[in-house]
Amino acid sequence: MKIDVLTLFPAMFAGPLDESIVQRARKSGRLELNLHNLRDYTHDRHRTVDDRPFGGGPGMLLKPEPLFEALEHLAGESAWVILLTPAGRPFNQSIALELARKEHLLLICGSYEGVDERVHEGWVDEELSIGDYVLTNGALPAMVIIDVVTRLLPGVLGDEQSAQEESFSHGLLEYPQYTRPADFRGLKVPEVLRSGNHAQITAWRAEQSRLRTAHRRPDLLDRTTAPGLPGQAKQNDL
Ligand code: 4G3
Repeated sequence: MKIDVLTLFPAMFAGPLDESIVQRARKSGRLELNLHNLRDYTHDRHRTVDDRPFGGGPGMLLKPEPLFEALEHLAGESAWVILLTPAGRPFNQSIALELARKEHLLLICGSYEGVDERVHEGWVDEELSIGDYVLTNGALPAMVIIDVVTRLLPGVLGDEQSAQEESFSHGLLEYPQYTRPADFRGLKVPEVLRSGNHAQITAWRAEQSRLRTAHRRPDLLDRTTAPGLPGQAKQNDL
């Protein structure tokens, strides 16, 4: 997969994407990640990327010309163009699975108070939000999406099953897990996990997932509000 990122702060991306699984995916060629500075698509002496909103009000907007030029240069025929904004569709594991099937993503990191609406209309395929809070810019949301999608690419995780079997793949929270020692300062591992009875272990884990989800995230058990598994319509969508 190719991911192009359009940002005013390319230096923010050094670190998170140069470590661990994302770095391995890049080195193995499974992920091609390219960072682009929006200021490189300006032509004036001050490399201006923002301007005041028509109609007044506080703050600045990203102006359309540098964004259009950058998108004309980078998007080609293939790119699925995503704008990171607090007003976007709430990102989740199900959306990540859909994105992982695309050939080419182009992430636009919004900044300031937003982006001129003509960019949304002309270029953006999808607006996403990583949660109900406002950040100084869209770089952190872009990194979150890159991280979540990269580990779903074929061949990226060492153990292919671990991406499939983990939390959220079933739409439930993960069950409690333990490693050695069986007794740590008097805190004991549940007997069933040491029993060797795999049918019982599977049943115990399913029950723990269900209980934990009911306590912590009842919204995930509600068919009308849960994000749903990939390709599955919510009751409200029907
Ligand atoms: C306002 C995304 C702010 C409008 C971006 C971009 C949070 C998220 C911004 C806009 C952001 C999020 C930049 N803050 N919750 N800040 O995903 O288009």
